[in-house]
Formats: sequence, structure tokens, C-alpha cells
Amino acid sequence: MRRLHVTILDLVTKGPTDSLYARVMNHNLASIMPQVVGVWCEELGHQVRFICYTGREDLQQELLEETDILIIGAFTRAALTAYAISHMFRARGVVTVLGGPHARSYPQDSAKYFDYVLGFTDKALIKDILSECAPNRPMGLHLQAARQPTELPGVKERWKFIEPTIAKAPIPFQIVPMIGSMGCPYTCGFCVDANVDYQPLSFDQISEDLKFILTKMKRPIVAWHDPNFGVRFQDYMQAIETAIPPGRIDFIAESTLSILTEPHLERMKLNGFRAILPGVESWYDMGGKSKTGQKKGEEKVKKVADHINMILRYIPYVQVNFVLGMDCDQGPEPFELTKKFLDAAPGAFPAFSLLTAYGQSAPYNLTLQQDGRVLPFPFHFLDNNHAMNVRPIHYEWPEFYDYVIDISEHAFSWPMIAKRFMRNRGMIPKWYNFVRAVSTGGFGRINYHKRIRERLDTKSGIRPFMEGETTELPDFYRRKIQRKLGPLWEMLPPGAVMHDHKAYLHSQSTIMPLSRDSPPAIVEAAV
Ligand code: B12
Ligand code: SF4
Repeated sequence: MRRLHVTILDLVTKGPTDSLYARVMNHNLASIMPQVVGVWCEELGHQVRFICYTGREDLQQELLEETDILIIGAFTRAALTAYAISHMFRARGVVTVLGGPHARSYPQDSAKYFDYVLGFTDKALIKDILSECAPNRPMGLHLQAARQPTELPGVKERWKFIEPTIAKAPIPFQIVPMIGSMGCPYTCGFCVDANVDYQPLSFDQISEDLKFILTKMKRPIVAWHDPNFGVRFQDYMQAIETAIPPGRIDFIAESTLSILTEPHLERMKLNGFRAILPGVESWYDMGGKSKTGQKKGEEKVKKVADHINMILRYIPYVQVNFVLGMDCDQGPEPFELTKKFLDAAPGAFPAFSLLTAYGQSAPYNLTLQQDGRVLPFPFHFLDNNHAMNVRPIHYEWPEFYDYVIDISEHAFSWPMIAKRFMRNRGMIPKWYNFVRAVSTGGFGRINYHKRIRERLDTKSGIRPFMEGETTELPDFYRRKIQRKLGPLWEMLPPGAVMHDHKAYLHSQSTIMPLSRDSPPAIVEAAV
């Protein structure tokens, strides 16, 4: 096989930024898979150049070097940035590949702008693409492994890509990304992992990686990227306990309340867990996940608040995730319940997400598209905050935004910020929550939601767009994209700003398997 110049670009943001939060935190949004793909490409004998774009690098400069194939990892919010870069490279004769959440959610749209679009990715698939490395135009190929890979290169192999990425951040915020499992045993219909079986990776490798990290960093922090950390709790804790002395590494993880029982928390505390992000999502659904069983509404609020307060006795930083606008919510009650929860558990940082249907990533999105409830908001705004691309079933938009603003103002009012500050233990949780609340995570979002709310009552064109009466993008949104993309705006391929918001539904009738020789592990579909 020809030795290729492979450029790998992990897009953690969509355009230049110099904000304080971005400087401190953006590199911590780096993904594991681009690093994994980098290791695989090198193992296959190719030359790799790796760039993690955090919004502060000069992309034009970084992307100048010789490249035969460009592999981009992107979330949907950075899709337009990825499209523009791919367009630029294809014009130079480079073959382009897209992987990551956007490729999984919107393969049909991505295939218009990339030669290869990847779903589940393993080494065999990367090998296949590199040996072919051919332009596929006008429509790229959508390829995916039959299942999630059963093994991934560990921290030691990925270190050459991790080190320069985390070096961009100030020392107390240099976080190493690790993963010990994929998929999830739960089946939340709005989640990308609803139909993906839970599968642990090697626990021996986890132990080896932890030992390795201690040889490289004095006081390491590890963030687990497992969709639901701790499902095989005993194995995880054993892997940590046998590898490193108690508390030598600080850990951050996303987990469900049902896993976070008191005996588990005791052990997690001993092992150095310092931050945990459980999801409550809604007061009416997800009983199994939050271990509230049949309890709903007020009863669930009390139970969850008690649970969160108990977690806070063991773990100093807790972020609770809520999804706003779910179908089970109706009237003021869910928002009032959330306020009661915040009052009862003021130490937790609340993260509110607007319900978002990311293309074909979740089974429920098909129903939403069938019911005509999905809106064609450009990808740029699909980050759970800047737009809600699902029309709520029980709310009018102005009413919904009034509730969103009200709950956010409650969560980030000065008395709540003060209470949170007093309840949090340790300087880092106290100040981190304070900064988040008064910057983009709190005040910034309230201001943004208010600007949308005001425009719902004017002739800005936003209301008809959000009612699904027109697909013409209001100027407000177009200008925002243009401003953020800067010079990349000019590089966007024609028509790229908008997409077929019903592509998942349409693909149900049009998918035709392509007959092409491929290794058995690879499933292929024309898009
Ligand atoms: C861990 C996690 C995070 C972590 C780590 C993020 C990261 N960079 O990986 C943190 C907390 C930082 C995070 C942040 C965000 N997240 Co997040 N996150 C997840 C979570 C829980 C697990 C993802 C994961 O790592 N899985 C394990 C990997 C190995 O599996 P995989 O993702 O399926 O990837 C496979 C393929 O897609 C492919 N692949 C993946 N990446 C790449 C890259 C390349 C180059 C290639 C070739 C292949 C490839 O290979 C993998 C193996 O088959 C998912 C939900 C879930 N249950 O999956 C949400 C999820 C990915 N996040 C989501 C969102 C929206 C966000 C945020 C925008 C939230 C916010 N408002 O801040 C940010 C964006 C961060 C960014 N980099 O831009 C959405 C993405 C939807 C979309 N289409 O964009 C998801 C799907 C949740 C949801 N709402 O449905 N997240
Ligand atoms: S528990 Fe979390 S990761 Fe698992 S299916 Fe539900 S939302 Fe997805």
C-alpha cells in the first residue's frame, strides 16, 4: 500500500474564539476516536499529522502541509466548518473522510461533501479506506463497521496525540480522555445509544493506562467518555484499585443515578472521583435510569434531590442534566418542579438542554420526522442550546421560551449562585460553578434565549420558521453563521447551510445496499 500523508482534524469548536472559558476548557472537549484513528493509520504505515482545533489555532496555517487524505471528526454543531474545510481540500485534489457524531446523525447530508462518511469505525474499515483512498463524487460512500470496535488503542498509544492537545490548557485543567465501555443497557428513545448494546473494553488495559498516566503527569485528571460510566462497577473499581494508589488520579464521569448508590459512592470517593454528571432528563419519564421506579412529579423531585445531596457528600462536583421540552412535559408544572429541585439541592450545577433530534442518531427521531415536528435549523445551531429543532407537543413557542427563561433565571439568580457557592466544597468546584453561571453557561444562555423570545413577537421571520410554516432561514440565523465562520463562510459549498431535515424518514424508503466486495465486518449503504 502507498504511504499516505494523512491529516486528522478533531473539530471541537466551529470557529475562532478567544473567550476565557474556551482557553481553559475547549481542549477538554477533544474526542478519543480521532486519536485512535491516528494510531491505526500509523500502525498501517502512513504518516499522520494531527490537529485538534479548539478555536485558537490558525487553521489556514495548520492545514497547509501536504495531505493525501483528510479525516475530520465533528459534532453536528461544527458540521458547516467541516464541510467548508472538506470543500477546500477536495478542490486541491485531497480525498476527505468524515467521522464522529455528525456523520452518525446525518450521513446523507455529509455524503454530499465528503468522499467517505463513517458510522461505527474499526481498524478494518480505516484500512479499507486508506487502501482505496479514492474520490467518491458527487455522492460520498457511507461506510460502517457492523458493530462498535471491541478494542481501542489505550492512552499509551494515543499519548503522542493527547500530549500536545492538553498542553494547550493551563496545568490544573489538563484532562486526559479515557474510555472503558461503549453502548448502554438503557434504551432512552432520544439517545444515540438506545439501540447499542453495552460492551466493556479491556479492564487490564484500563489499569495499564492509569499506571502509564502517572509516569507522565504529577496530579492527573481523567475524564471517562463512557456513555454511562460504571455499569460494570466492580470491575471498574478493581481496575483502578489494582493499578494506582487511592486518590492519585482525579476522575470525572457521566453516570446514571441508579449506579450512584451510597456504597458505590463511598468507593468512588476513595478512588478519587471528583466530578459526576448524572442525567435526570424529566420528572415524568426515565424512572429506571434515575432509580425512582414509578415515582413521578413531586415525589421524584424529593427523591432525586435527596439522592443528589447524598452524592455531594462524597463527590464535590455534581452537574445534573435536564432536557427541556420533552413530550411528557406539559404546562408550568415540570418547570416548577425543577425549581423545587434546585432549591432542595442547590449544590448541584444544573445543565439545561433543549430537546434536539440529531438526524438519525436516535430511534424516536423517526417518529418526530414522520409527525412533521422536526425543523430545518442549520447544523450550526444544533448543540442543545442555540436552537430547539423539535416543535414541542404541549407548548406554544412563546410560552415555552418564557418557561425556559424563567427556569434559567431561577437557576442562575444571585441568591442561587451564592447558595451553590456556599454549598460547594473546595476552591475548584466553587469557582468553576461561579464562572460557569456568570458566563456562557448561565447568564450568556439567558441573554440568548431572551433575544429569541423577543424576536418571536416581531416580524423577524423566526416564528413562522419555528412553526414549520416556512423553510426560509431568518436573517438573524444566517448572519450568526457568517460571523462565526469568518473566512470559512466563503468556502462553504453551495446549499450547505440548509439540509433535508427529514432525511432519516426519506432514507427509510430509499436505502439500497451496494454490492461491492468488502470485508465481512463492513456494512455499506448508498446514501
Ligand atoms: C462522552 C460524551 C461527551 C464528552 C466527550 C466529547 C467527545 N469529544 O468525545 C463531553 C462531555 C466533553 C461531551 C461534550 C459535548 N457533547 Co457529548 N456525548 C458524549 C457521549 C455520552 C458519549 C460519546 C462517546 O464517546 N461514545 C464512545 C465512542 C467510541 O463511540 P461513538 O461516539 O459512537 O463513536 C463511534 C463512531 O461514531 C466513530 N467515530 C466517533 N468519532 C470519530 C471520529 C473520527 C475521525 C472517525 C473516523 C470516526 C469516529 O467511531 C466510534 C466507534 O465506532 C454521547 C452520547 C452517547 N450515549 O453516545 C454524547 C454526544 C456525542 N454529545 C453530544 C453533544 C451535543 C455534545 C455537546 C455539543 C454538548 C454541549 N452543548 O456542550 C458537546 C460537544 C463537544 C465537542 N467536542 O464538540 C451529542 C452529539 C450529537 C451530534 N450529532 O452532534 C451526543 C450524541 C449526545 C446527544 N445529545 O444525543 N460529550
Ligand atoms: S442512560 Fe444515558 S447513555 Fe444510556 S440510553 Fe439513556 S441517555 Fe443514552
